[in-house]
Amino acid sequence: MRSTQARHEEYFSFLRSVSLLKDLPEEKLAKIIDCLEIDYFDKGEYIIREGEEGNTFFIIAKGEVSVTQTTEGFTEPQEIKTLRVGDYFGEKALISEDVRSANIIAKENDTQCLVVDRDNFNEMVGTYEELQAYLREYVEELSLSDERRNAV
Ligand code: WNU
Repeated sequence: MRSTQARHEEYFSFLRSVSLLKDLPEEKLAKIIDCLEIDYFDKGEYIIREGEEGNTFFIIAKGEVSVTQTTEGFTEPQEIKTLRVGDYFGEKALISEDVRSANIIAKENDTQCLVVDRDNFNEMVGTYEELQAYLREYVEELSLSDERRNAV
């Protein structure tokens, strides 16, 4: 079995490559790693369902996911984007204190996500004004694009 040390180093360099986290101090990243869970999904599996309550933030460590949303005039949810390794999702429900606003579906077998719960997310983001401001702005933009595409 891989040592805790090796696991730590592996995640450390991965998290450093995630744009959102690149400027976080070492001890902050280390703390996140200690609290991480890894979830595995098969192709077609829902990671997040629109309208459900959610208390977690995800970072893709392996695979690809599809973001879909129910929009006016369509019977099926429409694909709005694809996210890949190093991308993240699930921040909106945490920041807006709202239900999940889109579906996230694994596009490949053995898609792996690092999962951060609400408390650790707040700890990670809350203490960094820049990070918080960046995400708040991004979430506002998401709400606007939801309106433009007539999401329901
Ligand atoms: C979009 N509209 C909505 C994405 C990921 C991270 C950032 C965009 Cl910073 P949630 C569903 C999640 C949501 C977002 C993600 O889906 N999402 C979108 C949209 O156009 N959500 N409403 N694009 S990918 C993405 C920016 O993370 O968070 O908790 O669950 O509502």
